[in-house]
Amino acid sequence: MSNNTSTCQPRAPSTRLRPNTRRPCGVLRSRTQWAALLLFVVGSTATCSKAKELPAGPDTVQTGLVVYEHANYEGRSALITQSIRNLADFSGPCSKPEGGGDPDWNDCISSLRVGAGWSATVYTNTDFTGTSLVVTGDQSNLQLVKGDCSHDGMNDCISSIALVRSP
Ligand SMILES: [Ca+2]
Ligand SMILES: [Ca+2]
Repeated sequence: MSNNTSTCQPRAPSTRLRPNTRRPCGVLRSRTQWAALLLFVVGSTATCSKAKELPAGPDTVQTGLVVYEHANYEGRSALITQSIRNLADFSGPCSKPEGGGDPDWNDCISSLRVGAGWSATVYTNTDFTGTSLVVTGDQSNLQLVKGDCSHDGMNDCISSIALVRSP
């Protein structure tokens, strides 16, 4: 009655089936499952590395620093309390023009506020490299500070931040 034409239907032992040239269906199926599992793990790892979130900045900055998408503390904000080697790891408001990946905080910050007793060094490249700027107070417009970014000063080009608490 059943006319199952599945390729995984076990074949009756046959002298035409040469050993080691065809794998049993059970092995084939589990290999497929392993491949699917591997793809799932790789996919979720890639997703996790991008999906880190920063809390929105509070109205009054007491700890660390708060960064803003636009000048004059406008747009989306994020509270940063630890040094960040690569702002692209944190989902944010800035889309990448080359269409590479989800929006993040890389090359995005246009103003920032530093909590009392904290100091930040912002860098134009990841891993605390490139042009840097030490910030100990509020910066309402990073276009107006000294820098060589394509959007003026240090605007829309910060990629890493070293944060220290002053003793
Ligand atoms: Ca910006
Ligand atoms: Ca950059």
